[in-house]
Amino acid sequence: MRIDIITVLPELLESPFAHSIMKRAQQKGLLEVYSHDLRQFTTYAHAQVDDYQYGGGAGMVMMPEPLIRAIEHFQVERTYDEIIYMTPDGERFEQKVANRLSMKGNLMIICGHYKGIDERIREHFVTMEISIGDYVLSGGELAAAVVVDAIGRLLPGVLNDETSALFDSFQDDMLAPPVYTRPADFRGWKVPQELLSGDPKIVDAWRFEKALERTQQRRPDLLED
Ligand code: 6GU
Repeated sequence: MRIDIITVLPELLESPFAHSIMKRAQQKGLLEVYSHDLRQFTTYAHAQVDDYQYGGGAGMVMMPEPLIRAIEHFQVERTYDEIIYMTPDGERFEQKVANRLSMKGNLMIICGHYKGIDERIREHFVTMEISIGDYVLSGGELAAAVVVDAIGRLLPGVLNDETSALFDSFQDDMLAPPVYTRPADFRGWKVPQELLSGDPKIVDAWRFEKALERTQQRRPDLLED
């Protein structure tokens, strides 16, 4: 999978993918992520990419031309399965959306700033709008990093047995069960006997029961349908 991110802050998106699982995904050639500086695509003086909004009011709006020039520049090289705009008024990003996006080939992600981007870009170029939750960030970059991470770890071959996504929270509309490691007795707090039984049936049954219990307590909404 290839992901091109268009942003006014490309430096902000260097580190999130340079470590751990995202780093390995790229080293294995399973994921390519590039951050592109929107200012390289403007024809306005002083690398301007935003302007006052029509109708008045506080806050700048990202102008259509630099965005179009960036989008069309990358579209010459490849077709994109989705052109995603990161915005708090987009579709809520959930595991199901990550699963669906992880099956695509090329994604473009546009990070909004200030009051957002000119509506005409959303109407005519953007194919998908994503929000990562009901709170406002100062820009789409951190949200884009969240989306890329959630998608990247799902790509076939990225995770191994030890990091498998099979038992992730949300993967079966349930939270994950509790986990334990050595020592079996820590300050008198013991690891549940079922996990030490060596019997996969007993272990699975215990995990299912605890996952269900935790989901009922913390996220009953997940069990509704
Ligand atoms: Cl995608 N962008 C911004 N600026 N704020 C957000 C968001 C995105 N998702 C939640 N809050």
